Amino acid sequence: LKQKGITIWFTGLSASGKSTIACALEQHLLHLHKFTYRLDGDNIRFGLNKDLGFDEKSRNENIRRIGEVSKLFADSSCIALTAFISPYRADRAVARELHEKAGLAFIEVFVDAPLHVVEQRDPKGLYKKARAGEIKDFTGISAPYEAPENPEIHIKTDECDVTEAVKRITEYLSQKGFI
Ligand code: GGZ
Repeated sequence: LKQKGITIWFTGLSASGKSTIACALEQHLLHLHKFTYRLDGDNIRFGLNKDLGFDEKSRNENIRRIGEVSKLFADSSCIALTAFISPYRADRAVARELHEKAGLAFIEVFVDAPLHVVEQRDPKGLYKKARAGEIKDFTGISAPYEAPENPEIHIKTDECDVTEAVKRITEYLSQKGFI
């Protein structure tokens, strides 16, 4: 009987810290010799999903495909990590259901930082552009973000550093017997 994989699904605003935490968690899991794979904008939005933009329908389809792909990774005994804004509650619920129907755990991690904090960070200048109307449908400015109501893990990145975030997640995983 093969060991079951899981998906750890990060959700949060742009610049909230999803990718940073997912990268650090991936490193930590690799050190523990765990089979893990991270899906993010770099390997998904420039490949499988390069036909999709940021209107609501495109985001629905983006998340639908990522849910299917992460389920396949989890089904192969992998710890799949996904780092996408995934702003719509219903889309995340579909991804969760897909996993749970297959007997695979789905762990939603809300990477929470207030808008004024991520706007201050603005590492790529995207919030500034969105405020100026140069990017339309920008999450938090001109497109919605529906915060999780019942995430397995809730991390406030303006109060908690990356090391602490990774520790919180790995403690959860070991408590549940996943690592
Ligand atoms: C939000 C956008 C947009 C718009 C481009 N809205 O900080 P980043 O740059 O690296 O992360 C953001 C990324 C969001 O892609 P996702 O696939 O995670 O989004 S979703 O789950 O909603 O489908 C940002 C950049 O792409 N970006 N335009 N309009 N973020």
